[in-house]
Amino acid sequence: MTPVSATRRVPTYCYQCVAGPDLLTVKVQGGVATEVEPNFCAAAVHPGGGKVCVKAFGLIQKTYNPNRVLTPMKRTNPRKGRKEDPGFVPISWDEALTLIADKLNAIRATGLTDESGYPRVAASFGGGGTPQSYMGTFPAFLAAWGAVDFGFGSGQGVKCYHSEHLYGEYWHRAFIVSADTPLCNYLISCGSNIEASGGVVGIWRHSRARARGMKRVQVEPHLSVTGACSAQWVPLKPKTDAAFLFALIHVMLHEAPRSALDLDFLARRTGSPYLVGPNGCFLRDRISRKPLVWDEASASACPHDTPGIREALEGGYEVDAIEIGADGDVLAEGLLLGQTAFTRMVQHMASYTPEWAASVCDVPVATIRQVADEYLAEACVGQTIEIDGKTLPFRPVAVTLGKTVNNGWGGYECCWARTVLATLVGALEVPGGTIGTTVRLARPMSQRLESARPGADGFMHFALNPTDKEHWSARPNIRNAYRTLVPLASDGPWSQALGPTHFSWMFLDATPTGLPRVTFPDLWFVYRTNPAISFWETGALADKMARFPFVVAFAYTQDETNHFADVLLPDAVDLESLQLIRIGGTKYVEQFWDHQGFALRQPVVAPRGEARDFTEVATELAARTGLTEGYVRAINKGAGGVPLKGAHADFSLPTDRAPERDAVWDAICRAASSELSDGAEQHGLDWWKEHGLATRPFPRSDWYLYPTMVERGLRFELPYQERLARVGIELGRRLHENGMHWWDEQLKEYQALPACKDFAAPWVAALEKDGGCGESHPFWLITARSMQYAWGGNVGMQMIKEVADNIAGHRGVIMNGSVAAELGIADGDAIEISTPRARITGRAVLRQGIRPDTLLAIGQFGHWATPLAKDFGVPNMNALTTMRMELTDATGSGADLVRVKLQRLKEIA
Ligand SMILES: Nc1nc2c(c(=O)[nH]1)N[C@H]1C(S)=C(S)[C@@H](COP(=O)(O)OP(=O)(O)OC[C@H]3O[C@@H](n4cnc5c(=O)[nH]c(N)nc54)[C@H](O)[C@@H]3O)O[C@H]1N2
Ligand SMILES: Nc1nc2c(c(=O)[nH]1)N[C@H]1C(S)=C(S)[C@@H](COP(=O)(O)OP(=O)(O)OC[C@H]3O[C@@H](n4cnc5c(=O)[nH]c(N)nc54)[C@H](O)[C@@H]3O)O[C@H]1N2
Ligand code: SF4
Ligand SMILES: [Mo]
Repeated sequence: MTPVSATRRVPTYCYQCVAGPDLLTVKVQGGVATEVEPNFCAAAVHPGGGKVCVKAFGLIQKTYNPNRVLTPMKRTNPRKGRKEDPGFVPISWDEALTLIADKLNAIRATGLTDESGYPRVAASFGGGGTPQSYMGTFPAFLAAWGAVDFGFGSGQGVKCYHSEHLYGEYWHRAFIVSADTPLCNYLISCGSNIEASGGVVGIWRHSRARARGMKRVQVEPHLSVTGACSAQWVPLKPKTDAAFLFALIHVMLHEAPRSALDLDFLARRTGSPYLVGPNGCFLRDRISRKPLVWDEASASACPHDTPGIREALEGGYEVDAIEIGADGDVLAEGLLLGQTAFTRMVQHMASYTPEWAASVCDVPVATIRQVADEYLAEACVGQTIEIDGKTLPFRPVAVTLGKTVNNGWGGYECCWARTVLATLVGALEVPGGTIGTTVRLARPMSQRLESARPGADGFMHFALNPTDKEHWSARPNIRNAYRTLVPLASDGPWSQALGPTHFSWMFLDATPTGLPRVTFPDLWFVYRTNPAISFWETGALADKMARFPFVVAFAYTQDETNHFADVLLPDAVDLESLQLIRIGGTKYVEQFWDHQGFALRQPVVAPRGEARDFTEVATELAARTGLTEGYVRAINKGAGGVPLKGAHADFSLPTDRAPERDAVWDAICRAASSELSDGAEQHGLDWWKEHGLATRPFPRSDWYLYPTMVERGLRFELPYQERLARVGIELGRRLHENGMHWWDEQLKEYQALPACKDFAAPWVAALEKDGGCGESHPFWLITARSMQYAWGGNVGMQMIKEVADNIAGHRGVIMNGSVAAELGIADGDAIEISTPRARITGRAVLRQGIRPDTLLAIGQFGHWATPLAKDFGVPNMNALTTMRMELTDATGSGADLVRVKLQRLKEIA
């Protein structure tokens, strides 16, 4: 037995937010976790020097939080409602698992899907896929189960980085887009609050880059911590970033000399030279049907992939061709006038002058020109750099987009403009430029370079959900209908959570024409997510949750979502449970490593109370539902993170019996070791417990997609979105053939060259629908990250609260000091913020660093059940936002934005 006084240091990982995983060591004294420390053994391989951020320092308190749920519980009050006390009473694990298994077995007996064709079991996991690094082998149980609806959202995706996820991955395998920070010299950051959201690695990389001289221009309505330590702050009006970015493109195309652009990159590595016909589609070779370009060498039209050609970047040419549109329709044939896609773009951008943009986004004309000129000057067009012995283009300029720029109306246009800005100077996927982190939709999953497979027309393959008559999905597989409505969401394991996940909630009471009636799931699993706080229109959402027939919540403390649960299961938390995950390579937010491998999260201390390791719960549920064989088979196939049968060895578990937790992870550890060492090593669980991690080198040249594109003879599908425009027409036809006209506004987003519109208008229109108007409700309410909080995941930690309260803005709603003075509001005064439908109250925090027309509510608070947090008195904008079709863009996302009225209160009632 370990003596009580013994001190140990136990290596583990933190993945509390999407900017991880990061590595730490926990000091354990006498069986009690007492301190979180950096993992200096990982310093040489971890891009954050083996350090963790403040949130990880909260893990000790998280473990010993007196408010934890430490036994299984069941509801005794059959009435569910916010005002109803659930009457949770402790029960044994056996009783809890019997309750759940009985439900599951009854569902299995009736059929996995219901009368509408939707899965009877639903499961929601929160924050950007991080729960997967805590739920052990639960995915294997779900795989063994069969159809599950993962599409009841909580805000991730649709109010997150949605357009970037879909378009970024489509264009350059960038589920998340990042600057190549270690080499970048000039960064335009539109609302990317990296100093709060980038995690320990992002912040470390940016601090070094700034010390080195990288100029960061922060474009956003309020001066975030990121703005505060940037070289320049550009306070633009909310939801007008597209205008700013379009004007930058205008300057580069219409004011700068062509020689400032990377003409070679544009001509050879993008679709810019493709000839566009009179109907807006590519002109194609009549026989091969390949898009044509004009070859300056032979002065003739040739298929884009003809060896030895010199593509004309600009101009119009009369060529013998065929123009093919949606559903394969022949639009024109014969001698046709084709203009290059680049020329089309130049014409398209002519009207988006800085003068025009200034009137939209409220950024001075001179600032727009200054930023455009600096970007061009810093782009180093023509320069190269040696990486891993390869000569690559060096383009140290990038544009990043933050959360609200990235989703909802305008998201497409901003993502397009950002990516076009990169292509203009050849800064896409090259050292110093704008690069992607990982893939989540393309296959093979998480293998970015490998996933860049040749597709149609010389571009990368991307498995869009089909829109042709034969294959379009008229009957959705899950309630949010992503396969029916969103071709770009694709159909991989992550796609359900990247569909319009608010529709699952919205359609419960009113399913639009053409879709099978949206039903309540018979059983809903919830883990590490709190939609009753994190999503939009949280009041109405909670009311719907109250109508779910059977909710099983894995619970840390009581919270606003598990308030509606029927059974609470206490899971062993971060420092109490076991799992091996992949680390390294490239991953969001700025996790770019020179190494890759695995890290173990291990029980640093014994679970408190009756908390149980997720793997044990999964194994038990599989046994009680007769699914052990399928469950173990799923683990063998890799549902635990590593396939057990690898190229060098087979550690597969026998499928005829329920495995012990440690046996599962021992096998996974051995398979990981073997994979990592090409069969040379087979370290088991004990080795990993001692060492915590193992890695091997990851070539830096693999941070960039450009070499793969060259190698495979591929072009980036920019600037002209011919394929998407065709897909949009096809989608419209399919919907209309089925009497569905409610998606027509969204269909307009499918444009080959996007137009810049008033993207804030739908939010004003929504307000008007509710009886308000722009004048009566003059403020935009927006939100921002807090470095100290991981969403609402760690609001229950007193130490985190203490740290955060020292950072401006955490005690209330930030507003402009001069406006406050006009309204007679002093710092700390009670205020009410309202829409015609709802109100929130809080304290005013006065700052100069915010636009007069903008209010900002940091984070997601407004808790009413979570212990400690429910006493913060800090409001949440989510109580004021609404869920609506009109606020949903074509990719199925919306934005954290709402138009409000503000008034002073005598006191908070
Ligand atoms: N106002 C506002 N709302 C937002 C955003 C915003 O910026 N502002 N951002 C949006 C975005 S981008 C996202 S991705 C979503 C994220 O929103 P969600 O995915 O819903 O995440 P959280 O609110 O962090 O919910 C985490 C829940 O898990 C519980 N929990 C924490 N640790 C454990 C544990 O160890 N075990 C168990 N069983 N439970 C645990 C916590 O108590 C909490 O209730 O929020 C969205 N909502
Ligand atoms: N510490 C911490 N880190 C996190 C998370 C966390 O909860 N905590 N969550 C992770 C997740 S899931 C996500 S999605 C990311 C989010 O990462 P970011 O997008 O970097 O985070 P936010 O601070 O929410 O972004 C809001 C910023 O955009 C600005 N903004 C609001 N509206 C507009 C607009 O219309 N235009 C412009 N230009 N700016 C605008 C705000 O002023 C604010 O500075 O963070 C990730 N990292
Ligand atoms: S950045 Fe995120 S994952 Fe990394 S230590 Fe902080 S909370 Fe943990
Ligand atoms: Mo997010």
